[in-house]
Amino acid sequence: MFICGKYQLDLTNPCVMGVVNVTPDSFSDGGQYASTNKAVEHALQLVEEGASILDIGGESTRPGATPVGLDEELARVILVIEKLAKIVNIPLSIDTYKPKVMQAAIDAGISIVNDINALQAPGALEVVANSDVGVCLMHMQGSPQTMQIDPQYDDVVAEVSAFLTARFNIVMQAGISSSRILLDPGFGFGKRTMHNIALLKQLAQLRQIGQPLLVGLSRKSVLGQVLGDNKTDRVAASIAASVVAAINGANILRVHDVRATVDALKVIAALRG
Ligand code: PT1
Repeated sequence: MFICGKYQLDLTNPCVMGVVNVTPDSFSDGGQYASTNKAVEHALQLVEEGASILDIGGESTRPGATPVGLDEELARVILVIEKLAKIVNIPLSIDTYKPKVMQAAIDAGISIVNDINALQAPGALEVVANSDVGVCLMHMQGSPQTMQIDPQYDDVVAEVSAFLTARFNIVMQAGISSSRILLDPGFGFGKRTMHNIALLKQLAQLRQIGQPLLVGLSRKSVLGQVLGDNKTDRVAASIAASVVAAINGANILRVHDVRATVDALKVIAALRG
């Protein structure tokens, strides 16, 4: 059982975390109210499609994305969390590396902190330790602005595993029970195609740490590389990647295409059951 706030998730079979991006709509000038309602509507759609968790994010961390200031990030996500916490009965997660956003999101009703920086920012560990929420610790080499410039590893699987093990131990020593901790290799975060492929192929090695794994490969550029063109439709490749990840030991798949992924994972569950 993965324990996060008032929720307990049975991860015997892999499940889906749906991505809810809260970003201003550049085409309609509806302001904050419009983007909040659009995000809430999208979130409800993902619940209907079978998501087990909703991951709410106000700042893109894809390679080269422009950082968002603290006040802007808070303005984007907090109202969405408050609204959703009242109407859905699955855990909400906040995709942030900023301790102040973590605290405000916890106060607004989230159950999981999803941190691409693995609680390394000053104060982040304390915010989670002083709560009962779950946490996802992710590996990243560098920072989103520069991480894809020249990623280097001698042994990517060993290095990611060592980092996650070290962070897992530090987080446990801060008083956060292992039942609240997820680990994530961080696909696309300071990794070349060969590094992402090696991690996907050897995901089972990360399961040796003993914690549930969260994996995000949905629509990422590594799949564009594999497809060998710059076509933007990566849906089928994303489903394939999630299926491989689940077979190799992933417990939670962070995806945009929830219904298709849920269907694909049902086939895996049927083979096991
Ligand atoms: C992830 C993840 C995340 N990914 C967790 N949180 C993103 N725990 C945001 C590309 O190469 O994998 N795990 N939060 C999105 N990040 C990226 C990275 C998006 C790379 C796209 C790419 O295209």
